[in-house]
Amino acid sequence: MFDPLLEELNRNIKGRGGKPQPIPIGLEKCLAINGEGVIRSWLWKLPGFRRWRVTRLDAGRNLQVLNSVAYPEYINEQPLMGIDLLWFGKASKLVAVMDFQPLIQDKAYFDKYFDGLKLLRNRFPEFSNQEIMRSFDPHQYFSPWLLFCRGGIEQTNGLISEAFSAFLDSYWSLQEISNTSSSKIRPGEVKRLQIAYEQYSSERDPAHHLFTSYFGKQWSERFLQEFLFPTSKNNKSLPQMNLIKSHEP
Ligand code: BLA
Repeated sequence: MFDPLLEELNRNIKGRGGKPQPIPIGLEKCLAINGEGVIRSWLWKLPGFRRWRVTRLDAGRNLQVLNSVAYPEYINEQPLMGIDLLWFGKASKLVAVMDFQPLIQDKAYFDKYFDGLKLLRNRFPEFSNQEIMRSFDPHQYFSPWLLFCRGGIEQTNGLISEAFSAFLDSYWSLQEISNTSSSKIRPGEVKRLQIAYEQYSSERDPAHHLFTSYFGKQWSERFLQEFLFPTSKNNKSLPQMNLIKSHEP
């Protein structure tokens, strides 16, 4: 169901100079224990971004997922990009979240980077319902203008791919802002905040149980620690930590 969006995303990344990066062995693809699903991931590095990860989980009519996070270079304070699209077929339930994930909750920062997302909020009221977050705190690493829809597919009016394309375009245009004005947040602080984002996400992410049920405990723990959240604290994968340190500006 999300394949056209996945292709659009990977095509966009490649078109902007994305170079595929190695994924720890065994994590790039995994078949579900019951044979009824497959998870695949891609990792990119591209100008302006130190890491851009993409994950697609296809479990047929039971579950469809497209998840992606973009981490700008530490010299760039612009928000991270977060996408989490889920379709639970049996319950006919959609959870669609797309946000410019702010490093800080600050008016000047919002004024600088969020005009585009504010426009999308008005253009796509289907994704503007004030959803209640159960796991996350909406005031930490989420923006007040996030596109969020939880409910039946009919609630999106078939606009998910249109909203997705517009969201991506709008996120790319942040690079123009970043190129023309300097960061107010120092690189060391951007690094600290990006790592805190991962820590926060790894602690709150409601996906742990879902991964374990599809792919088993051992694989899921590796996937979370080595691929989704490599800088988070319970991380046991030292080589990844060293890799990140060596990119320090
Ligand atoms: C919710 N995301 C969820 C849920 C699951 C996942 C199972 C709960 C569904 C529900 O609320 O009914 C699944 N999360 C995943 C998967 C991955 C993952 C499969 O990270 C990894 C492959 N989540 C993100 C990103 C954003 C995000 C980048 O990973 C930002 C846009 C948001 N997901 C997000 C939000 C919710 C959610 C806001 C609702 C959670 C809540 O109610 O607090």
